[in-house]
Amino acid sequence: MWIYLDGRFVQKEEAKISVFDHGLLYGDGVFEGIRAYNGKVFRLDAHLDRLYDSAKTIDLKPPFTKEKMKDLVLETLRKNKLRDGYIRPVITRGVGDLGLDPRSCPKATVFIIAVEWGAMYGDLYEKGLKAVTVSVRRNAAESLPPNAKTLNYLNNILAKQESICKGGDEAIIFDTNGYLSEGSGDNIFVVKNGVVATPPCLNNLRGITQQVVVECAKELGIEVWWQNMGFHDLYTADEVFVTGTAAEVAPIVLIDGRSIGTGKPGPVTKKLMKAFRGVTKREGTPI
Ligand code: PXG
Repeated sequence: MWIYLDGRFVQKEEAKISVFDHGLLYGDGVFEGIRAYNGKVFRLDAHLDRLYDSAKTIDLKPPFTKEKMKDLVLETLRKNKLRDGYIRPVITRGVGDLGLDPRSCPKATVFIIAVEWGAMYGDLYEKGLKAVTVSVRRNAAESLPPNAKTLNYLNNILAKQESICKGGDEAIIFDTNGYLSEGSGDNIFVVKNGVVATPPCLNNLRGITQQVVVECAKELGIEVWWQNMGFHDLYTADEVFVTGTAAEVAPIVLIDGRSIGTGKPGPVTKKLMKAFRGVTKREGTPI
């Protein structure tokens, strides 16, 4: 396995970064999760725009342009002979001293990992996932904006741990106002009376898959609302599903012990799963 690390490709065993890297010491950095399907990278520009926007928010200057990053992502896939896979570009503040002050880090660290990747939830795409609402709240936008995809993912990890110990396949997180936010690594959609609703993107990550699913819904003539919701909307929904680069479109059939709709993946979710798969087949930047 070849990993891009600070200007060269190295083997996995040599791909090591300093214990003084602020990405490790403080989670001071940004990342993306990107997918390639059948020799094409899905929505590559949107992912790189988000990566560079995340860097802007934490005032981290990437050591090279977005165009160069694009070439390197493609090169990492080519080096590893991958046509289908998951790509993880990471930019950290770089090596500095033990203080928080980012000015001690003269140069950002960049690495890119690309691995083979199958269906994240296996047979649960047919059966549906069990989800649990968790007590931990999504980081407030005024403390650590959920729209910046930073290396500081403990909020999401705490949510995931809580869902695991409560027997769930995925966590459903609310924000500090009590509004539905998102999953630990995916956005959430609620279907009621044929309308598809998803939370507005202030207190959650502006998902690229979420955007694609909204486009698919519109093409299918399904009404879409960007709407604040509470747990009542969740429990009384006809269908619920989550979306993400890793998760794709995954139905949720049980939340906190309550069956959602019929307790099986619903017709709107299935239509959108199919439409999403179609887009991933058609679109993409050739590797
Ligand atoms: N919300 C959060 C908090 C995420 O981390 C999404 C939504 C979906 O966004 P995209 O643009 O991918 O549709 C993500 C995705 C995982 C995992 O293990 C997921 C993500 C990052 C790292 C790991 O599920 N990000």
